[in-house]
Amino acid sequence: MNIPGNIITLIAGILLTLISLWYGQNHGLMPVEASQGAADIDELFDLMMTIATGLFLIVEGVLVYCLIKFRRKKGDKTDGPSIEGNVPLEIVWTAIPTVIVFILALYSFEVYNNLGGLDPETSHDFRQEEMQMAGNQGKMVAFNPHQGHLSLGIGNANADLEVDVNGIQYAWIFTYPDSGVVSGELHVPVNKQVKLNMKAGDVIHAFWVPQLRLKQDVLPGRDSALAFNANRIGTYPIICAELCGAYHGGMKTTLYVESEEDYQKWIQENTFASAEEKADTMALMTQPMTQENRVEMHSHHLEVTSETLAQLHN
Ligand SMILES: [Cu+2]
Repeated sequence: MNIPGNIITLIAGILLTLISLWYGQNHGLMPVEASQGAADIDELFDLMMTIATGLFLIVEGVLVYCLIKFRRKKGDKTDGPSIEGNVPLEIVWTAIPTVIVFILALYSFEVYNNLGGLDPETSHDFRQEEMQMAGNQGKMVAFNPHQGHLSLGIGNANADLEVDVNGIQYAWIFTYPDSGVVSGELHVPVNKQVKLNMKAGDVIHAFWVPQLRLKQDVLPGRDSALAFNANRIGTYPIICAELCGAYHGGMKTTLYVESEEDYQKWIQENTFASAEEKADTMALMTQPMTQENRVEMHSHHLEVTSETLAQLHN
């Protein structure tokens, strides 16, 4: 039986679409979604996976087909036909990626906007004078008539809970301004709007929680904010995603998303410390670390005992 070529192409096209659509939804590459907005980001990612799977199958399929179909025949020492240029083909393979990039750009813009990334009320990135200066030079990009702030980043002004975050080599320090609690872990109540006011004490760090699908650079001398609403009780890793020094790999801690009662309990347990004690801890935490301190801090990862350490120091 001789099946016409365009029927085979049609069947291959349908199969390719079905496989791409299925894999785009079932790749299993993402960790659990623990925030509002995580689902939006995953939908965008699923679309990109669907497109990528389709492209992969087309490119690899053509490659494998050509390897088999046009392989050299035994004893054939001749050159292949000389082919140069194919205008329709070049138009097609320029147009398709252009359309794909255009769709993804619009879609990701939409997702970023829904997360609050382009909300002019949320960012205080530029002061008014700078804005006016930029305006005088004819370089003004966007203007918010309320306060004259240019909008960048995801940070929400209306928060149920605000936490100050200080990134230093090699730890995250969380300060709760309402209760005065200072901690190396981040505890937040579930289903509440949380705003992190972030700064760096030394070099650039990046605050990253994959399960929230959020990452924010933390810069010395420039405040940044990050807002999220964690909607799933659990513990999630907080990772520094910016190579910030020799012990960068050890700069991680934990985000605890807790019920309102558990959160209040934790706050109370940590508030009793006297002001003096707190001052001591703060002084310790913000002090530049000595080499010995660092080795000691990380020694438990390496299963080094204190005796071995003492020997090393001698
Ligand atoms: Cu870091």
